[in-house]
Amino acid sequence: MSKTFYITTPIYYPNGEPHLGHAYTTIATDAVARFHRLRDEETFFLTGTDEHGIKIVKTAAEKNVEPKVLADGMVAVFEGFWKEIGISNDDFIRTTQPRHKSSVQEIIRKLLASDDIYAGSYEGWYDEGQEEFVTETEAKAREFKSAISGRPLTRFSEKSYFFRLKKYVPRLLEYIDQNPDFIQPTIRRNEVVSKLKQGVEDLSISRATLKWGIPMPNDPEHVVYVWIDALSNYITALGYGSGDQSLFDKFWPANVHLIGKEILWFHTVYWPAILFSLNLPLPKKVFAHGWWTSGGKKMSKSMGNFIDLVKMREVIGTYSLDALRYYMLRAAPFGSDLDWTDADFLKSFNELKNVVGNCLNRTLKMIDRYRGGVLPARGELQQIDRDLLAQGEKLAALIADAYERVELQQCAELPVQLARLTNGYIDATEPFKLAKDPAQAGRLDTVLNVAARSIHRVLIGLLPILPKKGAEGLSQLQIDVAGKTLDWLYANPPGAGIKLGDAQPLFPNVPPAGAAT
Ligand code: ME8
Repeated sequence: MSKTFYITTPIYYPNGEPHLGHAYTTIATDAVARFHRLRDEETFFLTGTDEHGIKIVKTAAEKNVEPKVLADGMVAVFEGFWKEIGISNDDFIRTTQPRHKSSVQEIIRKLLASDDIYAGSYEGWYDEGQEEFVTETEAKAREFKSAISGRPLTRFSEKSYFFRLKKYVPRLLEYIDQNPDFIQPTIRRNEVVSKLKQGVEDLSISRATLKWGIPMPNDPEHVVYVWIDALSNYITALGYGSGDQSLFDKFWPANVHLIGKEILWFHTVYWPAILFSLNLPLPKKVFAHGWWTSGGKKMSKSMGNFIDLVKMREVIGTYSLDALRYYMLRAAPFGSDLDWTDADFLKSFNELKNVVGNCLNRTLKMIDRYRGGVLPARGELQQIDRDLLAQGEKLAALIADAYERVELQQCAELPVQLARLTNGYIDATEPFKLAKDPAQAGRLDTVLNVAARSIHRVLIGLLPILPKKGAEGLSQLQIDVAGKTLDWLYANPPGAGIKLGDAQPLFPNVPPAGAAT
């Protein structure tokens, strides 16, 4: 193991329970992290919670509890759910942890030492749902309402410390220009560039009227603006600014910050400027995915239009966790918006069941029926065999390229396409007819062997997205995936003469009337 890979999710506000949107980013990140672990890269996957700011204070007040009590309760739900669905994060950072707070103060000290912070006063509009300052022009254009939630903006005026954001804009524009992969997808990159070119003000980075936050080290009457506090998590979790920076030295810069598109500006403007000021390298990629929408609006806690925990658990209980993972990543090109529909979910579930599950099942059943469950050796290959094997050979590289580009829909679809081809191969070679003719025994051996070889590759390709079902399927082929790398798995298909396992359906039988939600 030499290469390292560091990937993060946003840290979520614990002002409500996790919903489909949070699960989407977290599952997508999990799939990418699993892929890199399977490639034997030393992988660090970080997620966590963003616990300061006005939003948490307000929700806590509504519930008549202290902000920390609200956060503690909700964090347990987030962490518990990630465990329940087998998320493979290596750390979970809470911004209320002492390790984070002291590192954030250290970061502010460094910004002060570089003379990038000055005292002033802020007067203007604020979107409390997004914890975002809104300029007069933007506020007017949006009729003084939040672009995301539609709720009225608030106005405030108070003393504040400012970060010299404007100063870093030329350097940032140059960086974006020279690193075309830094902001993805390209449409988002273009949005950021055009907004940057319209001009940017210095950033207010402290709040004097808010007490729930990390005190500014130079002026404890102010707390650090929640986004500066939150963005820092990506390095504070690695021990930056603490006594032990070994994780930071190993993993920074991050390979990918995976986020939703509404928080792109924070990640591609504020965060890089802070990193410039700290003299640190920028993350290699910020990938902003689309929104799960409902009736055309972003599904969110504040909108109350979301697929919640109860619904997700119902779907998992009926169709399996991996069916949910597959649906999410398969539903749209990664980066585009998506709309949950039961019909779409069922279509994707049936694709898994009928294409992948059935391909494995029929292959194993034929080997059992015609060869007593023992995988036969293949003989001379015909063109149709060579074609299928060639598609299988290409799969690993195509998938690796798709993960590199974070094209997660492709990552999900590519192996399933091979399963579809394998089913077509079985239909075309007609092993059930070959089995009736003793003169065709050698040909039948070859067909069974090639089909088994092909479904083996399908299941390996699906492992990051279907960790459980992929492993179950491979174990029916007598492959134990524990501790194996992708290279090993691809290079070690079940050998001829091996007694394969019993054919067990990979996916549950759900009555056709079963609704997804
Ligand atoms: O923004 N569709 O936290 P948050 C897709 N604390 N993804 C969605 C989604 C939807 N409808 N709704 C939420 C914050 N998400 C800040 C982040 S990071 C330093 C601080 C996902 O709880 C998506 O990843 O509002 C989005 O960016 C994130 O949850 C926002 O979570």
